[in-house]
Amino acid sequence: MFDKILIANRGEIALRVIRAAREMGIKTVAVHSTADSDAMHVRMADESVCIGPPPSPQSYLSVPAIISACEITGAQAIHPGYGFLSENAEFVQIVEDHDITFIGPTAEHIRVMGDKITAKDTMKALGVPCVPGSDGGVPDLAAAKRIGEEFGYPVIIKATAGGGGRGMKVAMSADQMESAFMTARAEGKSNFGNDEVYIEKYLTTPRHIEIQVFGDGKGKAVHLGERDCSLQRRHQKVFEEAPGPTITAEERAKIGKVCADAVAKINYIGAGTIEFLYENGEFYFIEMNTRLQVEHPVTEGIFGVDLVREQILVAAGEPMSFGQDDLVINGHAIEVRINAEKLPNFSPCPGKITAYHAPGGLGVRMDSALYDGYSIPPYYDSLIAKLIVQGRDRPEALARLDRALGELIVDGIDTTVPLFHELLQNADVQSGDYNIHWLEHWLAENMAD
Ligand code: MV4
Repeated sequence: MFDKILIANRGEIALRVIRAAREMGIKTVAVHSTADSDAMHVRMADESVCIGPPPSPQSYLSVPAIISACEITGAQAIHPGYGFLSENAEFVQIVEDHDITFIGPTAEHIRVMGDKITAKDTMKALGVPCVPGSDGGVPDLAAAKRIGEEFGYPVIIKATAGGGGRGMKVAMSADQMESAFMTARAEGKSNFGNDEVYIEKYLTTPRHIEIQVFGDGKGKAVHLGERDCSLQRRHQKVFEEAPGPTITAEERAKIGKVCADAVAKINYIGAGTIEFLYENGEFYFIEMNTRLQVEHPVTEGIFGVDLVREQILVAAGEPMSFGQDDLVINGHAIEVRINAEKLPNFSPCPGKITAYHAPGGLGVRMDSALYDGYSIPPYYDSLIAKLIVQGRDRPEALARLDRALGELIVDGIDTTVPLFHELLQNADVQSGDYNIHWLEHWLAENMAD
């Protein structure tokens, strides 16, 4: 096992990794920009290294700075958290070339899943159900139009290097194909330096269901059920839950086994998420994320396992601490993402926290790097806390969420907390009757400015 690891991240996820490492008796190194000298992850780690000025490209994304911090402190492994360098295959390659262990998948797994066409080809060959559409890339407009006719409109044109909703255009009918195809290509080129696109049948009202998988890198893998992350705004998740309110035990076992078998076959190591659109009782693969996700705590809650501990174990070459038969769902968990943002426009709202009190009690987990008097810097993500609640069933979790949100005090800045109080009053949220478009529609009707 490692003696010391470096966490190449900040905020709540850096604390999350420090906590797991400390329970395992592993020392931790925090890295930080000059804007984060007073940040909680710096205080909580055993050591810290300043790696550069506030802008991420010169600090949290600076590969030489992070490798140097590892060498200076003697850290044997790097945990990337999520975002930043967590899905950067070149970074992983450089880490390994320096005889440092990357706590995560191989550079090759990241590369394969980072290219959406290759990811889909791979998953399809492994028996994972995919959205019907073009087999691979679509070279030109004439080919795009043939595929539109073959599968029937609406279709969606996606950049193979796309992400976060960029490089994605819907064509409702043949006359929209030219503009959608050209725009998706141009966005792929300008945002990602890659103009290759593919086409899928457009699913109009699906839910976003993702399956958590975990592999040991030696051909063993398990699934940890699903999360429903359909409540999103501009491709940012705001409310996530496990299990999915519409998913039966039979469906879970079936799609879960397909996913676990698929990642076992490619010797996947560590945590991964296989994303699906779910409509009319069918799962359709869209993408795989090769990182620990923001919303992993809802899965940890219902299964009672520590995914970060497990990531560290398998990265050190040790066996996973559980098998599929050990994984039993207990109750229902919900996470809400609390952002430093001002409603109704969700405009970033950094500033000084003048009073802070975290909720507690049975079934309440608050993952946050906030403290009383902390100044949220303006340079990074607006996520300031994840409130995760668990109950014996969904209604109990919802009631507990409302109760916990009521206890939370974050003074001095605006946050998205009022949004959650309102959402919890809504009948569709209470019954779990929503799809990927529900929140945008609700916001348009209820948050007009
Ligand atoms: C789709 C789709 C409908 N049909 N693909 C959005 C981001 C990217 N991860 C995939 N996305 C979508 N792909 C087909 N064939 C609708 C979306 C989509 C979406 C997906 C998940 C969660 C929220 C979404 C919001 C808008 C569109």
